[in-house]
Amino acid sequence: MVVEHSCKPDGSGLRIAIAVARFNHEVTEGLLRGALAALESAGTASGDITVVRVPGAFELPQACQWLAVGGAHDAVVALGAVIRGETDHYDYVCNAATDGILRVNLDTGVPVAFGVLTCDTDEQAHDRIGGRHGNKGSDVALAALEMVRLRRALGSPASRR
Ligand code: INI
Repeated sequence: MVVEHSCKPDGSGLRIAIAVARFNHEVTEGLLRGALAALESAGTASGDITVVRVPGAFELPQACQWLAVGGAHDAVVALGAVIRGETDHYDYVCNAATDGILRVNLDTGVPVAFGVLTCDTDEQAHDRIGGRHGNKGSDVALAALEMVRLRRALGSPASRR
């Protein structure tokens, strides 16, 4: 008999932190709106949601680490937007955000959802905050909830608060 765990993104009773970058704020505020709407629809109480702002995507991993080790949240959602410019700065910020957020996930065990858009153009970014590609902030917030539920279902250490 196969044992399968496929968890629903039920947000009731969960405490969620959202770290949002201010750089490209029109886009990141759109991601934040989507994340908050998704958490509310999934049953997370607004009083259980904390939003912290950081300068840019480069700062997201450190803020996520502080939130994850603080022990007050079941999951963290990282939101940012890196849009390609004329130099290779884009690649450094993308890589730092991606590698850093992955590291916080693996080092702490706390689910940290990756909601950093990496786009060539503003148009591509706007398409992903309620345009023709939906709202990625909503998608990643639901991914965070699902991972909290999966962590609990698997009995991962420190996941049963
Ligand atoms: N930060 C972003 O979030 N998106 C960008 O597109 C971006 N670009 O292109 O430079 C960006 N840079 C700032 C960076 O994240 C840091 O805040 C800054 O380097 C200070 O550490």
